[in-house]
Amino acid sequence: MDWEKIYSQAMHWVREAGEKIRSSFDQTLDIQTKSNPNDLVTNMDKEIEQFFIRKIKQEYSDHKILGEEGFGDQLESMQGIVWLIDPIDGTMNFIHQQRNFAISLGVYEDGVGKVGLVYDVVHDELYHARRGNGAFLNKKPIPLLEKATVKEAIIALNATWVMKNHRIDHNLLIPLARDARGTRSYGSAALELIFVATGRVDAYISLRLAPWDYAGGAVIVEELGGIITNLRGERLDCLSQDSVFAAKPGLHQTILEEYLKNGKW
Ligand code: 2AM
Ligand code: CA
Repeated sequence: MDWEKIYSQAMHWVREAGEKIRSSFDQTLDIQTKSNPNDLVTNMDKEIEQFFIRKIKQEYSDHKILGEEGFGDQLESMQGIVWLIDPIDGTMNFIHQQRNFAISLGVYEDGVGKVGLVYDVVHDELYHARRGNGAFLNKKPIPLLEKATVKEAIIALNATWVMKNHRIDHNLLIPLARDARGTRSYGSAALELIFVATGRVDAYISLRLAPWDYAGGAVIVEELGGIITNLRGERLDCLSQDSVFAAKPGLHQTILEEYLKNGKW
């Protein structure tokens, strides 16, 4: 498999898709809801996913595609080469703010992430990694992550998880939020994983993400020495929704052992 070719084509397509999104800003969006009134989708989410599927199928008819908007394949396993695509991660931000969203794309082989791309469309910042070849912001190499302590850490964490909710006991994450230097919430899992990868935050926690939300960012985080698992410390399988916990090396283990081990995640 020519991974260098896949990597450069993926980057080319992501930039092309970003250009389409930027030029859509002065057009009226068609906004619909999915599973609930806050679960939003626009015509751009759908168009961009279909754009990727056309490009990938034309070039690689045997590759499988898992996309948020459902135009790809139904996956039962991660065998072979699978492209995991979120055409717009942070759709609510896209609609309300026209910023703080990203295109996320991961290419996996037999369940192992080989290529990861997260494109911050508005800033024209493409974060990319090919496993074993380093990670970059546009053309600039991103340095490896260093260790951090909880008391000096900024943790990306949505307020949803520290107020009463139907998924977890909301008291569980309060000690971590209290002991950390600060918490932040950006509304795009792909960007939040990039913030871990670049050291802008030290850890990121979400109680529920889909594979397309984290597949691209995970490759970049791992390439820089960060750790990404679910909140039980297990490897993510890219086939199901799961909790996600990404952090700097060392900090990941400390938080797992000292703050997460008693939770039912
Ligand atoms: P999206 O914008 O692509 O839907 C918001 O905190 C982050 O969580 C975004 O990355 C968002 O992705 C994702 N997200 C929101 N609702 C979700 C759900 N029901 N399942 C999985 N991921 C979700
Ligand atoms: Ca999306």
